[in-house]
Amino acid sequence: MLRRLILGAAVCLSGEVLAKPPGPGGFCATYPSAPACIGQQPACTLCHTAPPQRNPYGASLEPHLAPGAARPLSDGDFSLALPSALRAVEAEDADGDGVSNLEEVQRGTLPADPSSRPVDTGGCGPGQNPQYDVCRYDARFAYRRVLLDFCGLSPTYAQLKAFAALSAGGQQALLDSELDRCTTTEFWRGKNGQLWKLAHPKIRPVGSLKEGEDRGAIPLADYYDDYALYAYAQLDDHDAREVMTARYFVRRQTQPTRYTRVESLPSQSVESSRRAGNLTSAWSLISFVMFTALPRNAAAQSYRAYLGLDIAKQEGLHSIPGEPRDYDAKGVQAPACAACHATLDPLSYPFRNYNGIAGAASARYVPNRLELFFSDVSPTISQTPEAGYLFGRPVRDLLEWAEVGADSDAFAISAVTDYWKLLVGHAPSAEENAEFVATWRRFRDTHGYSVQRMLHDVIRTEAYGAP
Ligand SMILES: [Ca+2]
Ligand SMILES: [Ca+2]
Repeated sequence: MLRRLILGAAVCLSGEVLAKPPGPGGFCATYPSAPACIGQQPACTLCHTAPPQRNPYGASLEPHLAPGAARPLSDGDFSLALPSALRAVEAEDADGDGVSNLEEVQRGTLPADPSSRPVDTGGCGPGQNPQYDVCRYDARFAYRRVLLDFCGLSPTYAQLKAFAALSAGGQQALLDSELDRCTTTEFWRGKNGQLWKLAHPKIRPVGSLKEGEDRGAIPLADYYDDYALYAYAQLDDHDAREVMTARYFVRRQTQPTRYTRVESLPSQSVESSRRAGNLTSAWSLISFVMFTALPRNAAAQSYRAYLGLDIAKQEGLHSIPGEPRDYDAKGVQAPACAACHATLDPLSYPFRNYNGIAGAASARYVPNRLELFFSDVSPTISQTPEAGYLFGRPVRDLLEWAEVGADSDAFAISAVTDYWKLLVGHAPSAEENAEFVATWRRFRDTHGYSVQRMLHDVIRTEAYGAP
């Protein structure tokens, strides 16, 4: 816990400042569905050999970056100029491998490396018909996987034989009905089942601090409430975004496991009008806010867990001009820190009134919290606003932060990436990108953020069903 607290104080880049910190973020804002941007950000080597030297792709961009403006460009001017420069060189072929920069970006190969170019796989390449690509799809392989992944069981010889005897349509129908059956099992939805495993890195449980069932030595909060809301949001055609936005709580009953929506729980203290799903659960406040005045760790953890962006890895940087203001006098204006804190600090302001560990005021929303409990931190601490920024967009409080986040592409990409890793076995690869993008877009646009419906798409992908 101590380590977490220290990490929460300041995120600074070690050594010299490398390529332009806004570069990867600006690239991904321009090409959000590029494989290099899915669940990650492009490496500096996309545009540089060894920063600041540029590779052929980076060099071709340079004359289009705010032509005529004095060099070096500020980070702000660079960010503004990058999207149009990227677009200006889309039709070019920087590495002369016969494939345009744009196609390389979209297909996940390197536009500055002639040995990296898209491989065509005959009529079965990505982008042909991602939802129903049957070139290499093997329904029997998918059947075996569905039973293992969702029910935790291998099919018997008799089951496999019966499956093989079905028509193609019959096989598809059985895959769908087995998926629906298996997601009602304890293996999928029960305590420490598959859904709970997906939630572990978001909740980051600490047994010794557990309150309630499986109580620890220093019980501070019951994070099984967090698992319950997460699981509820994933199940039964519920809206997955509510893990970030719910004003309600979820009660878990056992034998068999059932999750039921409730308006209050004795283990939770934030009032309904201040709740933002698991971002404001008792455990999140106890564990990620702890004793800090400005809850940077809570903001960074929410950004990482639900939007898939890790500021410590320079992901999701959207520098706000004039930030960081350093209201709590942590020294975050030092050049090596400011690159991250120009994003992180405004991301954290909306958490300013959510209290961590403080006796009877623990895990509550406390208006004027900084003025009441943290006035000795610095002379300017009370100037910390509650309004902040997410993705460079102003948000008035944490409720709006959560809504903007839940409605973003980053949320849909991150949610589907979780399942892709669990079911396909790895983060979406360049070859899988077309299927992956089709899947998260349908999750958002067609399925109303229903995980259950999205899973039916995943088991139809070649990424899942091709041996
Ligand atoms: Ca090329
Ligand atoms: Ca290339």
